[in-house]
Amino acid sequence: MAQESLPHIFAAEQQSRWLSTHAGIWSLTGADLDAVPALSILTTLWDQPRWLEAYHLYDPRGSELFEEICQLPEYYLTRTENSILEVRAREIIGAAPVERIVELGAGYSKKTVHLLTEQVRQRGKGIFAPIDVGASGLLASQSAVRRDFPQIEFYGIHARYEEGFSAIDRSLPTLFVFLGSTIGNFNHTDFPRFFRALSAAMGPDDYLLLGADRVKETKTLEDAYNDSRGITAQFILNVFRNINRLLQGNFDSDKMRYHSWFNPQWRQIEMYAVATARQDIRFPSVGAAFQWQQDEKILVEISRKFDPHRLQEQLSFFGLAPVAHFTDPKQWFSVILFRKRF
Ligand code: AVJ
Repeated sequence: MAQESLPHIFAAEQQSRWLSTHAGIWSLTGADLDAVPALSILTTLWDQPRWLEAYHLYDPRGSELFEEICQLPEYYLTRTENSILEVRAREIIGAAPVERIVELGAGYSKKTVHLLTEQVRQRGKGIFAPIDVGASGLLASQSAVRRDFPQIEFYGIHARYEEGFSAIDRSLPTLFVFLGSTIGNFNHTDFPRFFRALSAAMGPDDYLLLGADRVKETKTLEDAYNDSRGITAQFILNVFRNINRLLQGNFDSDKMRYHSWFNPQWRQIEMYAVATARQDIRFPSVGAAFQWQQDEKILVEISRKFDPHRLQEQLSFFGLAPVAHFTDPKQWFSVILFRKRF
């Protein structure tokens, strides 16, 4: 593969590790994005209770289904966060004097358009670097940015969050953007590990814009993850097709159902696959097998719900000081701007 001119995005000692796979899209050299997932799946499926890491949901079909979820009447998160960003982008960008915007887990970067619009309006230029494990979203966002924001330089980073943000050079004031309440996927060990690493990767002039879904009435929460058209069920159960592909497994989608509920003690939606009949699961490529018993649940995803004041206090212990808090009229969702302090 031909090496493009060196990207003005990675730290000097990182440059040689990254390779341009499409013009403007960068991947870690030698990083087989499939090798680590296989190991993650095996270790968590053998845990008690069995569970899966959420990023396995986003194969091409899963990413498509998630885009459908975002359009569902019951799934208020995307719509609510988007309206907050639309109304408050001017203030957000005004409060964060940056030259670069780095988005984590960007997907198709639809909501970030409001921030790019303001960056161009207020500063005339900027750099946009989305990080995502899915290449299709990066390519779509690249063509949209080229078309609508010719003043913005685009660098797509095809990697997991930590690999991506840890490689970025610190010479430019940067706004890190982490939207959609994706932090809700992090369990209690992922959460501190993630914020420790992100804070360490941030320079003294850097900012973080974080979207977090809030605790609210149980019915509203449960409906958002159990829609009447069954799209969420398809999205969650699709993970087993992805696993079959990655590990030559034999999960049978006709012998499982979707179940979700809001666990009030942990303040999280828990999304399960339940076996409706016993399944003898085999992974011949690694010589592993287990019995998935009838009625046994596999925890496929959690979605934690937050109290924004508690969250702000908690992040202060990672060196992130709250600058501004934006919410919607119903106070269902919070978008919080933090500044890195030393
Ligand atoms: C992308 C993690 C924010 O938790 O609301 C939506 C994923 N799962 N419906 C969420 C999801 C089922 C979503 N996040």
